[in-house]
Amino acid sequence: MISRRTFVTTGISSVILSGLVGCTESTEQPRNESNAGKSTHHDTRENTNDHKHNQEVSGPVDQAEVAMITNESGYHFDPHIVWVSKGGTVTWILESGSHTATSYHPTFDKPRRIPNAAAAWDSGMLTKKGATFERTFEDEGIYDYFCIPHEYRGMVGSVIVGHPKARDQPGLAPSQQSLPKEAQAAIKRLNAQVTQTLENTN
Ligand SMILES: [Cu+2]
Repeated sequence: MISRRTFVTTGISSVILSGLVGCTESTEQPRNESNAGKSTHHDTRENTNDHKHNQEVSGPVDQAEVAMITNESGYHFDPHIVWVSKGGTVTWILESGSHTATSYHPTFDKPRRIPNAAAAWDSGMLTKKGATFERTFEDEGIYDYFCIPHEYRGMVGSVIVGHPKARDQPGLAPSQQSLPKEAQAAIKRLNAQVTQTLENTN
């Protein structure tokens, strides 16, 4: 009973810690090769500003989950980047605050940052803790998306599907100047990390 309780407590605190990450920090540190494959979990406190931004992207997986978080450091998709197989599914889960997962697409008065063949999507506003939105990705490519109320705070994420060629991906184009400044910074970081991920595996 005691060990069970300890386990549960640890689980909760790690969830809280994993949220203490500043999406709006523009720290860009080189990837540390020696840390590849090593868990960064225990380093959370020392690296609250950047470790998630440099987190290794692993995949492709058939199903991925992305938490939507509001905390004292800002607004977050966690992880920022997920990588699924062609036909794979991403589930967004509301952990705190109220958020959307909305594709960068002219439907939403935004530049297209998803593959040309792919359809736009919008989760609608998730407001209840534990609420989910799911989407299956049939077309290989890079998909950038944002949270409607928090895009201006840099709440932007990216989905990699399959093994796309980096060339000709709208989702890897330089950020459009029309987007909010913090979204532009987030897209720049995402582009770098997605490109790195594809280079490591192709
Ligand atoms: Cu949001």
